[in-house]
Amino acid sequence: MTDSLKHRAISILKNNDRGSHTIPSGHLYPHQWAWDSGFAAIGWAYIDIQRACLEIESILDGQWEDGRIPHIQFHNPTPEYFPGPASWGHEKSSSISNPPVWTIAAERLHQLGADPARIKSWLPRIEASHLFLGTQRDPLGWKCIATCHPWENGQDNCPAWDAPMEAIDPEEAPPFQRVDTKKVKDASQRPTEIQYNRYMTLVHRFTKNGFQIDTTADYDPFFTTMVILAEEALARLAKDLGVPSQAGERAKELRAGLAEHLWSDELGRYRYYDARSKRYGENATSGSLAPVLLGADMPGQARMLESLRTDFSAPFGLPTVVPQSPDFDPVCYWRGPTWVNMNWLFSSVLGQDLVDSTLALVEKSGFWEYFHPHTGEGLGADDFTWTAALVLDLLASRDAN
Ligand code: 9WN
Repeated sequence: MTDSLKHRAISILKNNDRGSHTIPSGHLYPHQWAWDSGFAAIGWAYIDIQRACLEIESILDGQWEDGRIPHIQFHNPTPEYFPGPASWGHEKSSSISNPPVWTIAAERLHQLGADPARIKSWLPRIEASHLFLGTQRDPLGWKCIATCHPWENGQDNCPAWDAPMEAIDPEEAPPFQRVDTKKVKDASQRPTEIQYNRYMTLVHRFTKNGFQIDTTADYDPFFTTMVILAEEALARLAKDLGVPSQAGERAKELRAGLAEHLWSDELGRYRYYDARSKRYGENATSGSLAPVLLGADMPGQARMLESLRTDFSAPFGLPTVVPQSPDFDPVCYWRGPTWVNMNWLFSSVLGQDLVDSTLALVEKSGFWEYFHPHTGEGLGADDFTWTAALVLDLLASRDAN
């Protein structure tokens, strides 16, 4: 099994390779997405470490002057994906950011033997990308990270955005034609028309507003956790490579902000917070348990682990929404399905069982974008880059154990 999985993963990465970056899937996503590319770099490290470094460099090459790493770079504009540059008001990229997986990947590449001098040259740009998130994605000064669009944290139509989105006028966006629903086998695996209209209203407002976050901001425990993991990876890299950095201090402040503002002792998990309505969102998503990845000094560690092992238990990996919740939809993306990148992240606390079940799932169903957590059916796009890349890392971690 291991050899054929490995060969299939390698051939998917090679097919999705566009020279300096890897597209998530030839069929549905023909551009470069920042967090996808971070995961791809980890996979490339098992094939060609120089190519892995190139992947990180191509993410950093898209950086704006204000430090933001855009969530999409349009190297070759094509009508095969919507929304393209015209909607974003920027010729080469989108204008929102993404979880800083590029930093987590940089540390992994360092561990896997990449040239330290090359990694060192990335650190100022990585630091700037974190400073952007820490200052421009914290409108209330809470020392937590908010997202200005559901696409920014990569978990697009996660139910946490349902309430904040109710206030967004779906008619405000200029007319458009979406492409995604024509490309999957069943349109119910994608967001509804009204959701998509609201996404586009937000894109329209954001580009008109000089790309600055306004009160449409959702504080997010998943995004905050990802930034903390990235800050701590940067702090370790900076120390190792002899580069000054404030990343460790920023991570401490974020840990405190996350515990103070988003932890709920009553629920036993972290909440979202809509800065416009000033209301907390109590959605039971795997993202609401992501602070479990930060270790025992965050509140709720034992309760969150227990909840992951019981409420979130499913035959095929970790569902993104708790199956008992009314928000749960096992086939609609980010509203219930299992994702390999989430399994990969959570395997650091759930251990070998999740590694093994994730590998078995991909072996059984293929390298899909996401999976039905009860049947294991592959959903969304096939031959998906981060599924392939992270399978390579999971195989290596299994072999090491
Ligand atoms: C919008 C590329 C991206 C991922 C996201 C996933 C999906 C885009 C879309 O695909 O989002 O950015 O068109 O639905 O939700 O996590 O980065 O794989």
